[in-house]
Amino acid sequence: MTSFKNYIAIPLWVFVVLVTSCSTPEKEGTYDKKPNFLILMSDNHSWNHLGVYGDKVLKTPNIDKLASEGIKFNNAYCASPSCSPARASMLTGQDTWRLGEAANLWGGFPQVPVYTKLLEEAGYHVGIEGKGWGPGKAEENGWENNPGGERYGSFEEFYNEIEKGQSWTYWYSSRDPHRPFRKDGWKKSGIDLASIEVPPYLPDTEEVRKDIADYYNEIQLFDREVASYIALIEEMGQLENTIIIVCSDNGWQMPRGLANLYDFGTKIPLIISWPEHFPGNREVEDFVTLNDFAPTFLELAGVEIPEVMNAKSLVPILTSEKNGIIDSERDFVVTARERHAFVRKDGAGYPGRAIRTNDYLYIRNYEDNRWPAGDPPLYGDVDAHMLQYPAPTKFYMLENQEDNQIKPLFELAFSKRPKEELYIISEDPYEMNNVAQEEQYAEIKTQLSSQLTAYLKESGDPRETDTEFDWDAAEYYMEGDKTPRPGLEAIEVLGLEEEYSYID
Ligand SMILES: [Ca+2]
Repeated sequence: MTSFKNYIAIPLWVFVVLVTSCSTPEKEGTYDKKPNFLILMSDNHSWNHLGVYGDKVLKTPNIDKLASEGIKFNNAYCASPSCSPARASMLTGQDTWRLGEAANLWGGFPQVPVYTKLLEEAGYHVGIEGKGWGPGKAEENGWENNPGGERYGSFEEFYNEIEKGQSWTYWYSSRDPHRPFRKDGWKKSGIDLASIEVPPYLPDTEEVRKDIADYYNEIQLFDREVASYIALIEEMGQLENTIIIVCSDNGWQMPRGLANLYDFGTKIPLIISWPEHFPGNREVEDFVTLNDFAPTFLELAGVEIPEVMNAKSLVPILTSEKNGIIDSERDFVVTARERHAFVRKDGAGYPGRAIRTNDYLYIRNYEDNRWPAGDPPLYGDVDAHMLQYPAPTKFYMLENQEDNQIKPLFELAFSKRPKEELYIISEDPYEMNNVAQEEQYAEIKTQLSSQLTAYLKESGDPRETDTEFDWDAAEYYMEGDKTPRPGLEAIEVLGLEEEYSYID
């Protein structure tokens, strides 16, 4: 009997070891079943505007809860402070300057590998809802669908097409909190105007507070959308095998936010949750970008990562049990801007590159003779939508630009900028005091400048190598933007009654 027992016991033990080692994803890089990916993305939403990121006024209980079960990234950035290029880099896993016209807003999308297509080829069901990649015109380069995948009206519609056992990836991109905001939406949502922290680069007035409160209301609406998608996948029995990602595409739509290389343009919230396999309730300080999604998803799905993707997989961070700094080499990000809206003579953009480390932000502006916010008097790179919709903060700053208190803020947001900018994060977290010309920082400036140039050269940026690409000449696929027709309020604020006499 004893020998029989031993005979049984040994194979069982071997069996258990085999099963355990097969399902140890942290070491193998593959899973019993390929995981699903659910991206829930807000639009034009800066990193710090969530309860879990320290905002005292906003109520975002659903996203906060997800963060407590997942990994919260405290230094997450997008590639470029503009919808289309930030999203293009996410799909391609590459820096924007490697993507030709996709580095511009309203451009095309070259035929380069995207994670969505590679996952589809590996058997995934792939879909988007909402904006996906854009705005732009991917069909000009032969794309049949949005490069993010086929568009669906709802998750249910998408889910009905999934074959039994098939893995999927779904990208819901919300329109919130993109302008125009629902006017006075804050009143119904119980947001306390007096408690809002107005960043010091904006005037602290009631108009501005109301504008921020309307933006806050839309973040709270996004938080509810997040809850509804999580409830849906739970109902469908998909929660356990789904990696949930909450992030935005770029920073908020305020002066010095969107279309700027400052943190309020490029720094985003990012939470990734898969309690089944990723140790949760963690905060990570590593510098990461949206570009890292593509290699991450491919690795998790066991699909080979194309060499052309120069972003790095987040898997070592996700599967770690540590807080804080996990990969010490992830100590900087490089961001870029080319043309955002069509707001300068002849379609000129405002090219720039920036390197952000823990301690510094260094920006190189290639064309310092141009207007960073767009040519006056419209300054269309700030709130392009102000032409049709009210943009209270921008209007206030334009109307009061001669006021002694407002003037310095107006100049920070709308005036021309020097070729180099350097900000000391610990002393100047809002990046308002450019010390690039101060002697005591000359050494650090040179060091950051060299590091930036080396990265751009190595990654083949036409701005720093012999490769050529003319972003200013690239097509802008929204004709209407080229001959703006400001609305009545904008005409009044800007004193343009003569130029735009079509409105009585
Ligand atoms: Ca956006």
